[in-house]
Amino acid sequence: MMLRSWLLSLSLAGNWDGTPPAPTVHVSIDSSRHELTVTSGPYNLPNMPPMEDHAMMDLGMSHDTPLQRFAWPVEGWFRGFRVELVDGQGRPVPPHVMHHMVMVNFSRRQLLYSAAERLMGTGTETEEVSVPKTIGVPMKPGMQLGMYVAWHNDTGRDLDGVHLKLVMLWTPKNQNPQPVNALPIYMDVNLTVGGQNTYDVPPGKSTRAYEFTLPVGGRLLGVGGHMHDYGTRVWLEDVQSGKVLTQVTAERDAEGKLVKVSRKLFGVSGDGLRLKPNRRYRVVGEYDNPTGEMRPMGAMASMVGLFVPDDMRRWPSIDPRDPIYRRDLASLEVRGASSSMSGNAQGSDAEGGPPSHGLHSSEAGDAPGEEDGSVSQPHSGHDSHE
Ligand SMILES: [Cu+2]
Repeated sequence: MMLRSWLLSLSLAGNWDGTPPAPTVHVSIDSSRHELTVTSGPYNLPNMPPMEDHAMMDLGMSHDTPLQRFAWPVEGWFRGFRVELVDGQGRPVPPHVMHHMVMVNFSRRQLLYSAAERLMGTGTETEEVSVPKTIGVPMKPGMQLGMYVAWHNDTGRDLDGVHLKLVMLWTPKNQNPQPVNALPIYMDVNLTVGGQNTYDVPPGKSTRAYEFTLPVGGRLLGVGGHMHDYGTRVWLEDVQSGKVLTQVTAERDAEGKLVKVSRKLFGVSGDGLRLKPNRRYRVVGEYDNPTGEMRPMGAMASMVGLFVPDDMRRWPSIDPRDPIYRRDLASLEVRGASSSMSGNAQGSDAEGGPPSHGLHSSEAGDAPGEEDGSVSQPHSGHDSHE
Protein backbone atom coordinates (compact mmCIF):
# COMPACT_ATOMS: atom_id res chain seq x y z
CA MET A 1 0.00 0.00 0.00
CA MET A 2 1.13 3.48 -0.74
CA LEU A 3 0.63 4.71 2.75
CA ARG A 4 2.81 2.06 4.21
CA SER A 5 5.67 2.56 1.82
CA TRP A 6 5.51 6.28 2.40
CA LEU A 7 5.73 5.81 6.13
CA LEU A 8 8.45 3.24 5.83
CA SER A 9 10.55 5.55 3.75
CA LEU A 10 10.14 8.12 6.48
CA SER A 11 11.18 5.76 9.20
CA LEU A 12 14.11 4.38 7.30
CA ALA A 13 15.39 7.88 6.77
CA GLY A 14 15.71 8.44 10.50
CA ASN A 15 17.24 11.63 11.78
CA TRP A 16 20.44 13.18 10.49
CA ASP A 17 22.22 12.74 13.77
CA GLY A 18 21.39 9.06 13.88
CA THR A 19 18.82 9.22 16.68
CA PRO A 20 15.60 7.45 15.88
CA PRO A 21 12.78 9.75 14.80
CA ALA A 22 10.00 10.34 17.31
CA PRO A 23 6.93 8.26 16.57
CA THR A 24 4.20 10.11 14.73
CA VAL A 25 0.61 9.33 13.93
CA HIS A 26 -0.92 9.59 10.49
CA VAL A 27 -4.58 9.22 9.58
CA SER A 28 -5.96 8.38 6.15
CA ILE A 29 -9.54 7.83 5.03
CA ASP A 30 -10.88 5.35 2.53
CA SER A 31 -14.38 6.67 2.06
CA SER A 32 -15.51 3.96 -0.31
CA ARG A 33 -14.64 1.16 2.10
CA HIS A 34 -15.51 3.26 5.14
CA GLU A 35 -12.18 2.60 6.74
CA LEU A 36 -9.97 4.93 8.63
CA THR A 37 -6.33 3.93 8.83
CA VAL A 38 -4.30 5.22 11.74
CA THR A 39 -0.61 4.55 11.32
CA SER A 40 1.72 5.10 14.21
CA GLY A 41 5.46 4.72 14.52
CA PRO A 42 8.31 4.15 14.23
CA TYR A 43 8.90 2.33 17.48
CA ASN A 44 12.24 0.80 18.35
CA LEU A 45 11.60 -2.14 20.64
CA PRO A 46 14.57 -3.83 22.28
CA ASN A 47 14.09 -7.46 23.16
CA MET A 48 12.90 -8.03 26.74
CA PRO A 49 12.66 -11.10 28.91
CA PRO A 50 9.31 -12.86 28.86
CA MET A 51 6.85 -11.98 31.58
CA GLU A 52 5.95 -14.63 34.04
CA ASP A 53 2.54 -13.30 34.68
CA HIS A 54 0.62 -10.30 33.61
CA ALA A 55 1.07 -8.51 36.91
CA MET A 56 4.59 -7.80 35.71
CA MET A 57 3.10 -5.26 33.36
CA ASP A 58 2.29 -3.25 36.43
CA LEU A 59 5.93 -3.25 37.37
CA GLY A 60 6.89 -1.43 34.25
CA MET A 61 7.95 -4.46 32.25
CA SER A 62 6.72 -2.85 29.10
CA HIS A 63 7.32 0.10 26.85
CA ASP A 64 4.47 2.48 27.26
CA THR A 65 4.15 4.98 24.47
CA PRO A 66 3.01 8.52 25.11
CA LEU A 67 -0.44 9.40 23.97
CA GLN A 68 -0.66 10.06 20.25
CA ARG A 69 -3.46 12.41 19.37
CA PHE A 70 -5.56 12.87 16.26
CA ALA A 71 -9.01 14.05 15.31
CA TRP A 72 -11.75 11.68 14.17
CA PRO A 73 -12.51 12.93 10.65
CA VAL A 74 -15.98 11.67 9.64
CA GLU A 75 -19.59 11.64 10.73
CA GLY A 76 -20.89 8.18 11.43
CA TRP A 77 -20.66 5.22 13.77
CA PHE A 78 -17.48 3.46 14.76
CA ARG A 79 -18.11 -0.26 14.46
CA GLY A 80 -14.89 -2.24 14.57
CA PHE A 81 -11.18 -2.42 13.95
CA ARG A 82 -8.19 -4.55 13.04
CA VAL A 83 -4.50 -4.14 13.73
CA GLU A 84 -1.35 -4.91 11.75
CA LEU A 85 2.28 -4.57 12.82
CA VAL A 86 5.29 -4.36 10.53
CA ASP A 87 8.96 -3.74 11.26
CA GLY A 88 11.29 -1.28 9.53
CA GLN A 89 11.86 -3.72 6.66
CA GLY A 90 8.15 -4.17 6.14
CA ARG A 91 8.15 -7.65 7.66
CA PRO A 92 5.20 -8.66 9.82
CA VAL A 93 5.75 -8.43 13.58
CA PRO A 94 4.11 -11.05 15.83
CA PRO A 95 0.85 -9.53 17.11
CA HIS A 96 1.55 -10.30 20.77
CA VAL A 97 4.41 -7.78 20.79
CA MET A 98 1.70 -5.18 21.11
CA HIS A 99 0.67 -6.01 24.64
CA HIS A 100 -2.24 -3.67 24.62
CA MET A 101 -3.50 -0.58 22.90
CA VAL A 102 -6.10 1.83 24.17
CA MET A 103 -8.04 4.52 22.31
CA VAL A 104 -9.24 7.45 24.40
CA ASN A 105 -12.02 9.77 23.24
CA PHE A 106 -11.42 13.15 24.88
CA SER A 107 -14.66 14.48 23.45
CA ARG A 108 -17.00 12.33 25.50
CA ARG A 109 -17.29 11.27 29.11
CA GLN A 110 -17.71 7.80 30.48
CA LEU A 111 -21.16 6.95 31.76
CA LEU A 112 -20.14 6.05 35.30
CA TYR A 113 -16.93 7.97 35.78
CA SER A 114 -15.88 11.54 35.30
CA ALA A 115 -13.18 10.40 32.91
CA ALA A 116 -12.66 10.44 29.17
CA GLU A 117 -14.32 7.70 27.17
CA ARG A 118 -12.20 4.67 26.35
CA LEU A 119 -13.47 4.05 22.88
CA MET A 120 -11.68 0.80 22.30
CA GLY A 121 -8.86 -1.34 23.45
CA THR A 122 -7.10 -4.40 22.33
CA GLY A 123 -4.90 -6.98 23.90
CA THR A 124 -2.38 -9.29 22.40
CA GLU A 125 -4.63 -10.78 19.78
CA THR A 126 -5.28 -8.85 16.65
CA GLU A 127 -8.12 -10.52 14.92
CA GLU A 128 -10.69 -8.20 13.47
CA VAL A 129 -13.35 -7.08 15.90
CA SER A 130 -16.61 -5.64 14.71
CA VAL A 131 -20.26 -5.27 15.59
CA PRO A 132 -23.20 -5.60 13.18
CA LYS A 133 -24.02 -2.53 11.10
CA THR A 134 -27.26 -2.12 13.03
CA ILE A 135 -25.31 -0.68 15.98
CA GLY A 136 -22.27 1.54 16.43
CA VAL A 137 -20.57 4.14 18.57
CA PRO A 138 -21.72 7.58 17.37
CA MET A 139 -18.82 9.75 16.19
CA LYS A 140 -18.55 13.33 14.97
CA PRO A 141 -15.80 14.97 12.93
CA GLY A 142 -13.31 16.73 15.16
CA MET A 143 -13.70 14.39 18.12
CA GLN A 144 -10.34 14.38 19.87
CA LEU A 145 -8.87 10.91 20.11
CA GLY A 146 -5.63 9.70 21.56
CA MET A 147 -4.06 6.27 21.47
CA TYR A 148 -1.32 4.65 23.46
CA VAL A 149 0.37 1.30 23.25
CA ALA A 150 2.26 -0.89 25.67
CA TRP A 151 4.86 -2.94 23.86
CA HIS A 152 6.47 -6.07 25.09
CA ASN A 153 8.96 -7.49 22.67
CA ASP A 154 9.95 -10.98 23.79
CA THR A 155 10.70 -12.28 20.30
CA GLY A 156 14.38 -12.77 21.10
CA ARG A 157 15.58 -10.00 18.82
CA ASP A 158 15.41 -6.23 18.79
CA LEU A 159 12.72 -4.79 16.56
CA ASP A 160 13.38 -1.45 14.90
CA GLY A 161 11.13 0.89 13.01
CA VAL A 162 7.96 -0.92 14.01
CA HIS A 163 4.74 0.59 12.69
CA LEU A 164 1.29 -0.09 13.94
CA LYS A 165 -1.54 0.13 11.48
CA LEU A 166 -4.94 0.38 13.03
CA VAL A 167 -7.88 0.17 10.64
CA MET A 168 -11.07 1.56 12.15
CA LEU A 169 -14.36 0.67 10.46
CA TRP A 170 -17.24 3.08 10.40
CA THR A 171 -20.81 3.21 9.19
CA PRO A 172 -21.60 6.39 7.24
CA LYS A 173 -24.31 8.71 8.44
CA ASN A 174 -26.48 8.15 5.39
CA GLN A 175 -26.98 4.48 6.14
CA ASN A 176 -30.68 3.62 6.20
CA PRO A 177 -31.89 2.66 8.72
CA GLN A 178 -29.41 4.39 10.95
CA PRO A 179 -27.49 2.30 13.46
CA VAL A 180 -28.54 2.33 17.09
CA ASN A 181 -26.18 4.32 19.31
CA ALA A 182 -24.21 1.89 21.45
CA LEU A 183 -21.51 3.26 23.73
CA PRO A 184 -18.85 1.65 25.86
CA ILE A 185 -19.68 1.19 29.52
CA TYR A 186 -17.11 0.37 32.15
CA MET A 187 -17.91 -0.78 35.69
CA ASP A 188 -14.96 -1.37 37.99
CA VAL A 189 -15.18 -2.68 41.55
CA ASN A 190 -12.25 -0.55 42.70
CA LEU A 191 -11.38 2.37 40.48
CA THR A 192 -9.78 5.60 41.53
CA VAL A 193 -10.03 7.72 38.40
CA GLY A 194 -6.55 8.75 37.36
CA GLY A 195 -5.08 6.32 39.87
CA GLN A 196 -5.18 2.64 40.58
CA ASN A 197 -7.80 -0.03 40.22
CA THR A 198 -5.73 -2.85 41.65
CA TYR A 199 -6.30 -4.14 45.17
CA ASP A 200 -5.04 -6.81 47.56
CA VAL A 201 -6.29 -10.37 47.39
CA PRO A 202 -6.58 -12.02 50.82
CA PRO A 203 -6.34 -15.81 51.16
CA GLY A 204 -9.58 -17.68 50.56
CA LYS A 205 -12.78 -16.24 49.21
CA SER A 206 -13.27 -12.47 49.09
CA THR A 207 -15.39 -9.90 47.31
CA ARG A 208 -15.15 -6.22 46.54
CA ALA A 209 -18.01 -4.09 45.28
CA TYR A 210 -18.82 -0.69 43.84
CA GLU A 211 -22.25 0.93 43.82
CA PHE A 212 -23.48 3.38 41.22
CA THR A 213 -26.51 4.92 39.59
CA LEU A 214 -26.93 5.85 35.95
CA PRO A 215 -28.03 9.33 34.83
CA VAL A 216 -29.77 7.77 31.83
CA GLY A 217 -31.41 4.37 31.45
CA GLY A 218 -30.78 2.03 28.61
CA ARG A 219 -29.91 -1.51 27.74
CA LEU A 220 -26.75 -3.53 27.84
CA LEU A 221 -26.15 -5.46 24.65
CA GLY A 222 -23.36 -7.59 26.00
CA VAL A 223 -20.76 -7.76 28.72
CA GLY A 224 -17.32 -9.10 29.32
CA GLY A 225 -14.99 -8.80 32.22
CA HIS A 226 -11.47 -8.54 33.40
CA MET A 227 -9.83 -10.24 36.37
CA HIS A 228 -6.43 -11.48 37.44
CA ASP A 229 -5.23 -14.82 38.79
CA TYR A 230 -7.51 -16.35 41.43
CA GLY A 231 -10.49 -14.34 40.23
CA THR A 232 -13.72 -16.30 40.06
CA ARG A 233 -16.45 -13.99 38.77
CA VAL A 234 -17.78 -10.48 38.36
CA TRP A 235 -21.49 -9.84 38.63
CA LEU A 236 -23.92 -6.97 38.42
CA GLU A 237 -26.79 -6.83 40.89
CA ASP A 238 -29.72 -4.65 41.77
CA VAL A 239 -28.97 -3.24 45.21
CA GLN A 240 -32.57 -2.99 46.38
CA SER A 241 -33.74 -6.43 45.36
CA GLY A 242 -30.38 -8.13 45.66
CA LYS A 243 -31.09 -9.81 42.34
CA VAL A 244 -28.10 -10.75 40.21
CA LEU A 245 -28.71 -9.25 36.76
CA THR A 246 -25.78 -10.75 34.93
CA GLN A 247 -22.36 -12.20 35.58
CA VAL A 248 -19.17 -13.22 33.85
CA THR A 249 -17.12 -16.08 35.21
CA ALA A 250 -13.43 -16.81 35.19
CA GLU A 251 -12.08 -19.99 33.74
CA ARG A 252 -9.14 -21.03 35.94
CA ASP A 253 -6.43 -23.63 35.71
CA ALA A 254 -5.72 -26.22 38.43
CA GLU A 255 -3.82 -23.65 40.49
CA GLY A 256 -6.56 -21.06 40.24
CA LYS A 257 -4.72 -18.93 37.69
CA LEU A 258 -6.84 -17.11 35.18
CA VAL A 259 -7.33 -18.66 31.79
CA LYS A 260 -10.07 -16.37 30.54
CA VAL A 261 -13.20 -14.53 31.52
CA SER A 262 -16.48 -15.44 29.88
CA ARG A 263 -18.63 -13.01 27.94
CA LYS A 264 -22.32 -12.64 27.54
CA LEU A 265 -24.52 -11.37 24.77
CA PHE A 266 -28.06 -10.29 25.36
CA GLY A 267 -28.91 -10.15 21.72
CA VAL A 268 -28.16 -7.26 19.48
CA SER A 269 -31.63 -7.11 18.01
CA GLY A 270 -33.43 -7.97 21.22
CA ASP A 271 -34.01 -5.74 24.17
CA GLY A 272 -30.77 -6.42 25.92
CA LEU A 273 -30.50 -6.14 29.66
CA ARG A 274 -32.47 -3.12 30.86
CA LEU A 275 -30.89 -0.75 33.33
CA LYS A 276 -32.95 2.04 34.84
CA PRO A 277 -31.88 5.59 35.60
CA ASN A 278 -31.30 6.55 39.22
CA ARG A 279 -31.57 3.01 40.46
CA ARG A 280 -28.77 1.60 42.58
CA TYR A 281 -26.64 -1.06 40.97
CA ARG A 282 -23.65 -2.86 42.37
CA VAL A 283 -20.79 -4.47 40.49
CA VAL A 284 -19.07 -7.16 42.54
CA GLY A 285 -15.78 -8.94 41.97
CA GLU A 286 -15.04 -12.24 43.65
CA TYR A 287 -11.69 -13.92 44.23
CA ASP A 288 -10.81 -17.29 45.67
CA ASN A 289 -7.14 -17.38 46.51
CA PRO A 290 -5.87 -20.86 47.38
CA THR A 291 -2.25 -19.87 48.08
CA GLY A 292 -2.82 -19.16 51.74
CA GLU A 293 -1.06 -15.84 51.29
CA MET A 294 -2.12 -12.29 50.74
CA ARG A 295 -1.43 -11.17 47.15
CA PRO A 296 -0.66 -7.46 47.42
CA MET A 297 -2.32 -5.47 44.64
CA GLY A 298 -2.96 -8.73 42.88
CA ALA A 299 -6.52 -8.08 41.84
CA MET A 300 -8.52 -6.19 39.32
CA ALA A 301 -12.18 -6.79 38.65
CA SER A 302 -14.39 -5.04 36.18
CA MET A 303 -17.28 -5.57 33.83
CA VAL A 304 -17.39 -3.83 30.48
CA GLY A 305 -19.91 -3.76 27.71
CA LEU A 306 -21.87 -1.85 25.12
CA PHE A 307 -24.74 0.27 26.38
CA VAL A 308 -27.62 1.71 24.36
CA PRO A 309 -28.87 4.82 26.17
CA ASP A 310 -32.59 5.61 26.01
CA ASP A 311 -31.77 9.25 25.36
CA MET A 312 -28.36 10.30 24.11
CA ARG A 313 -29.06 13.87 25.23
CA ARG A 314 -28.89 12.74 28.83
CA TRP A 315 -25.44 11.26 28.47
CA PRO A 316 -23.32 13.10 31.07
CA SER A 317 -21.22 15.86 29.61
CA ILE A 318 -17.58 16.55 30.37
CA ASP A 319 -16.90 18.99 33.18
CA PRO A 320 -13.39 20.20 32.39
CA ARG A 321 -13.08 21.82 35.82
CA ASP A 322 -13.98 18.69 37.73
CA PRO A 323 -10.86 17.65 39.68
CA ILE A 324 -11.59 13.98 39.04
CA TYR A 325 -11.81 14.55 35.31
CA ARG A 326 -8.60 16.56 35.44
CA ARG A 327 -6.88 13.77 37.28
CA ASP A 328 -7.83 11.40 34.48
CA LEU A 329 -6.36 13.77 31.89
CA ALA A 330 -3.22 14.22 33.95
CA SER A 331 -2.71 10.48 34.26
CA LEU A 332 -2.98 10.15 30.49
CA GLU A 333 -0.52 12.99 29.93
CA VAL A 334 2.25 11.36 31.97
CA ARG A 335 1.78 8.02 30.26
CA GLY A 336 4.94 6.96 28.56
CA ALA A 337 6.74 10.06 29.80
CA SER A 338 9.79 7.93 30.41
CA SER A 339 9.00 5.31 27.87
CA SER A 340 11.48 2.60 27.03
CA MET A 341 12.63 2.67 30.62
CA SER A 342 11.70 -0.52 32.33
CA GLY A 343 10.83 -0.39 35.97
CA ASN A 344 10.13 3.32 36.00
CA ALA A 345 7.74 4.60 38.60
CA GLN A 346 5.78 6.50 36.00
CA GLY A 347 4.79 3.39 34.21
CA SER A 348 3.50 1.59 37.23
CA ASP A 349 1.78 4.65 38.51
CA ALA A 350 -0.12 5.42 35.43
CA GLU A 351 -1.06 1.82 35.04
CA GLY A 352 -4.26 1.64 36.95
CA GLY A 353 -5.85 4.49 35.12
CA PRO A 354 -9.28 4.00 33.97
CA PRO A 355 -9.35 1.47 31.67
CA SER A 356 -10.08 0.65 28.37
CA HIS A 357 -13.32 -0.75 27.27
CA GLY A 358 -15.72 -0.42 24.49
CA LEU A 359 -14.78 -2.50 21.55
CA HIS A 360 -12.15 -4.93 22.65
CA SER A 361 -10.41 -7.60 20.80
CA SER A 362 -9.51 -10.04 23.47
CA GLU A 363 -9.46 -11.22 26.98
CA ALA A 364 -6.69 -13.63 27.74
CA GLY A 365 -7.45 -16.76 25.82
CA ASP A 366 -10.71 -15.72 24.29
CA ALA A 367 -11.74 -18.39 21.93
CA PRO A 368 -11.60 -16.81 18.51
CA GLY A 369 -14.95 -16.75 16.86
CA GLU A 370 -16.69 -17.63 20.06
CA GLU A 371 -19.23 -14.99 19.41
CA ASP A 372 -18.66 -14.65 15.78
CA GLY A 373 -17.67 -11.06 16.20
CA SER A 374 -21.26 -10.19 16.79
CA VAL A 375 -20.84 -7.77 19.61
CA SER A 376 -18.21 -6.05 21.61
CA GLN A 377 -15.74 -8.38 23.06
CA PRO A 378 -15.15 -6.36 26.09
CA HIS A 379 -11.91 -7.13 27.60
CA SER A 380 -9.79 -5.73 30.24
CA GLY A 381 -11.33 -3.07 32.20
CA HIS A 382 -8.09 -1.43 32.39
CA ASP A 383 -5.18 -0.82 30.24
CA SER A 384 -2.55 -3.06 31.57
CA HIS A 385 -1.41 -6.57 30.91
CA GLU A 386 -3.02 -9.83 30.52
CU1 LIG B 1 -5.70 -6.23 35.06
